[in-house]
Amino acid sequence: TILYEVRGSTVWITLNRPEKLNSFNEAMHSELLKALQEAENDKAVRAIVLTGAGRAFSAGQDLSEVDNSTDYGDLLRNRYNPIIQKMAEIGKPVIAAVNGTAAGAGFSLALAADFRLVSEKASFLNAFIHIGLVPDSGNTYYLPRMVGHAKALELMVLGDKVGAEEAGRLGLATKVISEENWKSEISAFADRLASMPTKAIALIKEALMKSWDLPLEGVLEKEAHAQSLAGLSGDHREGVQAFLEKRKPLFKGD
Ligand code: LHQ
Repeated sequence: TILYEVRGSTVWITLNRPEKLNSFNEAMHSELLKALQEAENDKAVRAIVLTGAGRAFSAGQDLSEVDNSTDYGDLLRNRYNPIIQKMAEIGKPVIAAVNGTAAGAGFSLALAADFRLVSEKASFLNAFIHIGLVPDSGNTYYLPRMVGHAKALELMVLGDKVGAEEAGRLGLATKVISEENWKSEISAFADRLASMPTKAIALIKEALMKSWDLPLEGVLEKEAHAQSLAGLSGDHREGVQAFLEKRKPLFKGD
């Protein structure tokens, strides 16, 4: 249900149940978590692309897999939440290449990535309300932080589809990409991130996440701590060296 392909210093993780619009069954949950763990542990991998096979990114939970004997809370705790948590913790940039519809928990998954490159054919749909459910898998955490409280509530309650162009305007999309340039632009973006100072990116992800829960004093201390670590990295030394020698830096992610 998941394809895992290493290309240079990037890995492409593809949700691969196209006939079911890459909706999540149990196998896909466990294979996606495993793939993310593998990408996290592989030192050669410095950027992660997450995309969908076929015409959808993901339609969220496979609704044919659940019934009233399913405890939805436990399903989230056991299967979705560890994935969302892992994406936040992973010390490498995660790029959602949103190739088509991202609905329900599929929308949440895209929100949990660090960047969203969005096909002009793609759309986002907070589908939960249409089946009498509430947004989950981090949707109520990330969405208001990206689009503001009022817009988030609107999208959650009304459940209207957000097209690629509107996603761009709302700040949900890092970039909207045309069909013809899809693969090449995603690759170029992933390669660019993979050639950057990986440790600094990891520290930025961590600091930004923590900043929501801390007063200024705490944030300043977190920044100081992160900068101590960044200051010890090989990539920092290389960056300064390259600047002084007036050449382009060659970052290694160390
Ligand atoms: C599907 C699905 C799907 C199964 C399309 N399941 N087959 C957490 C905790 C516990 C429980 C509940 O869930 C959650 C998290 C969640 O994600 S809840 C929200 C679940 N997702 C949805 O409610 C979205 C349902 N899907 C749709 O609204 C539409 O399919 C969208 C808008 C995504 C796409 O519409 P279309 O492009 O018109 O495609 P389609 O509806 O014709 O779907 C194509 C096929 O995929 C179709 O099967 P078929 O055999 O008729 O070709 C659908 O039944 C199947 N499919 N989503 N979530």
